Amino acid sequence: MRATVNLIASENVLSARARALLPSDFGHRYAEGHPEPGKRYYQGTRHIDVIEARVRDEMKGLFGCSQAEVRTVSGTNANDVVFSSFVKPGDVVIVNSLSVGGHISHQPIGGMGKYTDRILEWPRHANGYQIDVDRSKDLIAKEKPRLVLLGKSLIMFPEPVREIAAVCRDLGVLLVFDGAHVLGLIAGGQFQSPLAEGADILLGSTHKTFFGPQRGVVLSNLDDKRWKRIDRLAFPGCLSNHHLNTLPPLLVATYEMKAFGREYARQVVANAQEFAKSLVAAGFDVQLADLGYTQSHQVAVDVRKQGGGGVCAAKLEENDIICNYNLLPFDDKKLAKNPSGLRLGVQEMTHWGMKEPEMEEIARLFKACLIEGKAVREEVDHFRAKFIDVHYSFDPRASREDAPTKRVSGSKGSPIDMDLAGY
Ligand code: DSN
Repeated sequence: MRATVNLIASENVLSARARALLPSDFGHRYAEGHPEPGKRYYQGTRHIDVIEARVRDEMKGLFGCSQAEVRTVSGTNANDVVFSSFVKPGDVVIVNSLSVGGHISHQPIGGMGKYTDRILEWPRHANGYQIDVDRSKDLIAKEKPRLVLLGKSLIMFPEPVREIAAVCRDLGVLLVFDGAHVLGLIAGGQFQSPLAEGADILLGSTHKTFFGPQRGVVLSNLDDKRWKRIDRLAFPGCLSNHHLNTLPPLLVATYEMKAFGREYARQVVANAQEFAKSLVAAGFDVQLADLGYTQSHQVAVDVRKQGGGGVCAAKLEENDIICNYNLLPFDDKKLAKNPSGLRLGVQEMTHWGMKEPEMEEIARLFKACLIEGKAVREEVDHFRAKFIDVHYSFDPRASREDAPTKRVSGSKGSPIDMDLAGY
């Protein structure tokens, strides 16, 4: 973990406080149902009940919504809960395709394909990355889909939620935003706010730009009648027990997001923008130059001149820099193993405390490795070794792996002590 520069856009690290809670006794236990009295199907759950109810309430507060399903154990699991609640065989849905960055679970071969075979793709502008709003509105009016899905896994810019929501409202179409990648940026107020802009449901992963362990959430302002379907499809529809040991770290992460999310998200976006500019200066073809490259944690680079995404990702890995190769919108799907692109995310390195000068340095290492053909592993290791504390947490110095785990509930004055002491 500390020997590599990790630029996988879907990963992050826990703070020491959150991490120390991960292997607790809750990992041995079951707690089906809801935390309210009489709504559990197991005995002996009073401690996890307190924590689960608190996670749910804190999520509602953080995202300004009235409904939160926090039992889902991953983003894909959360997606499945919503798809299975609303999509029936023969229903039309509209999604982002795989080659423009749509998630696998939105595709005919993924979760969505279990419920309907009528999966259409959003019409796009010539650049391939952005949705063509006018043609999309026409498509919705013509096809009258059951559900439309915005948000994706290669996401540098906001999606046109407000514009699409207006036509969905008129036609009674459910608008879902998959915010798995950008959940922490939304919480930090540095990306669009899909629910405020008119989405019915916001889906998320808690471990990409959000500070938590690997889980999923469903957030909404739906009325109780429609929410009940989601509730029933979460349990017993799509899960029974829900990996209880990851709930206390998620509560810590939610407090961290409340306290530091704005500052963190601002630095993530600043870092991504600096990284993009530095890569361009180093000779790389960073996508979406005319829009300013990015407003998220991600940067997409066309590396065909350097041998392709698969070749470059392998060379970088040999040098302790880890990232994904990625299809770019103009790629043929057959290129899946060596597509044109690299998808680079700066959210984890930002969590470790890196700022703009470090982004310039990583771009220089990219140039040395991929353009000049130099071995940079020792340089990377030396550079990475300076970042040993997870920042944006209540007690950054306790982030070191050798820090005593008891400090989790031992520090004074933070809300975590009140809520988790003794568990
Ligand atoms: N496949 C993951 C990603 O890297 O985007 C999300 O599940």
